[in-house]
Amino acid sequence: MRGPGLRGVSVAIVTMFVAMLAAVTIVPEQAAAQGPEMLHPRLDVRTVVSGLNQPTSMAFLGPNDFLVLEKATGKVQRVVNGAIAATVLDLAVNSNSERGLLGIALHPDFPANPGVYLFWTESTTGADSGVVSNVPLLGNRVDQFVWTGATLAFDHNLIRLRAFQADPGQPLRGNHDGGVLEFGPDGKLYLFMGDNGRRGQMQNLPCGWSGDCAMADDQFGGPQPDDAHLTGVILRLNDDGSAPMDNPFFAAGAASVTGWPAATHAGWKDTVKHLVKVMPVEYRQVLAKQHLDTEAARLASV
Ligand SMILES: [Ca+2]
Repeated sequence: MRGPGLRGVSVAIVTMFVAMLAAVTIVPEQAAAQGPEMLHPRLDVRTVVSGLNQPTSMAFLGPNDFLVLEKATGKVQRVVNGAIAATVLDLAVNSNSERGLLGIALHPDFPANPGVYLFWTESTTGADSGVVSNVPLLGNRVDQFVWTGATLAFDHNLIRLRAFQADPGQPLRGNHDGGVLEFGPDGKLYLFMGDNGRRGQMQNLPCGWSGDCAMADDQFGGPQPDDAHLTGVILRLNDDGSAPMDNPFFAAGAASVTGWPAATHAGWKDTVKHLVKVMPVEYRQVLAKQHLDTEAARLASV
């Protein structure tokens, strides 16, 4: 969650986000009786907006003015002064399991640069779908849109990532998609991509998820990582989607950041500290398996 002029008011943002999550499941008049109990003396829970469908993340355009993503409708809703003011974009998403409209980030120079970035899972039908098979192989994608003041206009695609999962002997699946987008203080776009079913050596599992070295990790092979997957990783991109030249292993042809060795690079520390704090539990577990939790914890405490 980022926005102009809002640094230092993170408590208010957290309060609003907690309230927003509560609003989708609790009837307002019942909230006082059935709502969550707030234990922190400087936080409170109140309804900011209701009527949202599976909100996943949001970004502030200004005070009392923010965009909210809806996972299964593919809609970006603009909320102004506590009410849905407009649907500024409606994507055709595949929302099966953990897919859908998942992540948003404003360009760090917003609104001077009107770029808005979205992480979403594409449907093959041209309409919203919850059917697990209605997704392209590279159905997880990050696109840049342009904020016109009233709508989000498509600009260009930055990257397409694996979504279709058809592992041998298993039903089709649509999980482990990640979806978090954040700009770091270095101006680079950080993208969290789930393992998408490839739970092999990237998770420090020498023989993959099964423990049987003779068994492929997913329908594409494994447990060894490969360049086609780009799963179970944090990708660091320029704002146009190209690979920064100071990425680790750039000279070897890699365009990605796949682990915390990057954290030791001067200038990256604050970014990594923030990412550790926003990182979903699923990824913390991945780090632990990679024996990188000690480094992550050290950076978070600096
Ligand atoms: Ca839609």
